[in-house]
Amino acid sequence: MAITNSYLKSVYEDLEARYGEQKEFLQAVEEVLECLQPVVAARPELEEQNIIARIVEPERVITFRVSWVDDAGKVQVNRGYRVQFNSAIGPYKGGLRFRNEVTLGMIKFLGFEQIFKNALTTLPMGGGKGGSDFDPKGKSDAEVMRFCQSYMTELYRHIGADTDVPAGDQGVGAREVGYLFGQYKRIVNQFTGVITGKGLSFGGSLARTEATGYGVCYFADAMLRDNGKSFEGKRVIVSGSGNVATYACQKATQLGGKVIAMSDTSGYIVDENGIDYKVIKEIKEVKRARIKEYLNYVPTAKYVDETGKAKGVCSGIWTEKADICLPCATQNELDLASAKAIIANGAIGVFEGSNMPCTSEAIAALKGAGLLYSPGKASNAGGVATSGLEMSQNSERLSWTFEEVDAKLKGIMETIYANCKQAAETYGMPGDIQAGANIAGFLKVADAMLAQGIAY
Ligand code: NDP
Ligand code: 2IT
Repeated sequence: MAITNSYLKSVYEDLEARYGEQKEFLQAVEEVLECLQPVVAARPELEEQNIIARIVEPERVITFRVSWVDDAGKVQVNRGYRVQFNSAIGPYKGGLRFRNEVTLGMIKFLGFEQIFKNALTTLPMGGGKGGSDFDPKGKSDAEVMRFCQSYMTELYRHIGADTDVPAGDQGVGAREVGYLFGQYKRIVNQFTGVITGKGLSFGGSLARTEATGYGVCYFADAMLRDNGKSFEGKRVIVSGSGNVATYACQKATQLGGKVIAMSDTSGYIVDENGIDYKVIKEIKEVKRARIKEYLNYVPTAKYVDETGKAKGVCSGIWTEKADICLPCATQNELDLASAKAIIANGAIGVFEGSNMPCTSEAIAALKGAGLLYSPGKASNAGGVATSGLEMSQNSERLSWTFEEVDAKLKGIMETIYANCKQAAETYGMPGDIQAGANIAGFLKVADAMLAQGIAY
């Protein structure tokens, strides 16, 4: 698909001229605008009020210096970001990514996706994202704490429970969220639900840790069933081995699938007997080690080293034979060659757990070959949806049971699938869940922007 609508084309070209170096951001915008063509054609007020040019520009971008002292006493400097993209339907909401490759363009892509994802959850949350080019990998707990305290010492003035509510993303898990929350509370002298993914003893929600991975599988299950298929007896590949991947592995297994491969930035493992998520959790969450260590627990498993490959192209995992693929690592981790391998292996579907894991060429190939395909903004929305549930619990100063939260999460994922399907049908693209997700998410935000006038 290409952007042929003249209004959308002019907005995109203007963006390209202005932000040419922000490749991931442009990729995310192009994908959304392509899908919005029938909507813009049917709703002239969108162009009259210049909604598209407004929605691709963040309401506010904050960049700041983060200085901290390492264990050797040396002063280190990183760059911090928070992009407050869109608050039309609720306070800015979205995670923080701590990874050395982070740039403003990466945070803008993630923030832009978050607008539509959050709208799809059915909960009142606007879109935002933040992070830093600081990588917790290889740092001591004390270094991570000092970095988080310094980062929050600047960020705190821009956020708040009704203003902007960060959470985790790559490199930001329970440890980092704890340090960030502690510093916020200390500065403002208030205990509020300013960040989600908190520990259970200080306002966190049960099932938030599991939510993104579980949600991916609930979404995939709904889409598979709607197409007369299921996880039962299927071979599953889950890329990555972090928060999303670990719990996608657990839920896919519970639903009757067999997870045969998982990965990290060093390589991937294959276990024909099915990977036990508890082993991954132990290696990654407790030991903070490499996935290769899986062989110490299961000597019959295979390990394929990918350290020699260019950064970000650990894609060998997609050549393994599987029926269901759940990319849960990072953006652009599944390219055209990977898509071709997946198709040649006879897979039935690719359901995205990470944000924008498939390149646009890969998406076109997968859809062209008739595979089921769901975009991250729909199938990974369970994480932020459960963050929304954490905010509700914080507001009413109550905590719900695991079963209550899990049941709400499952219901939300099924509703997202139904809404995406419905939107795709309404705009003449039946079965195209990618188009449906972009359209349904966009319409909710656009209608709120239209109603609120041209204040920003
Ligand atoms: P984590 O930092 O917990 O885990 C990321 C995992 O992916 C790590 O195992 C990492 O390996 C691996 N990885 C990263 N890049 C590559 C690569 N090129 N090839 C192979 N493996 C790779 O992050 P999350 O699990 O939280 O996030 C994963 C994805 O899901 C991201 O795209 C994130 O934006 C998205 N997401 C996260 C949500 C959440 O609630 N956490 C919600 C919705 C989406 P290594 O251990 O070597 O670093
Ligand atoms: O990409 C995402 O949706 C997240 N990292 C989770 C955001 C959140 O606010 O829970």
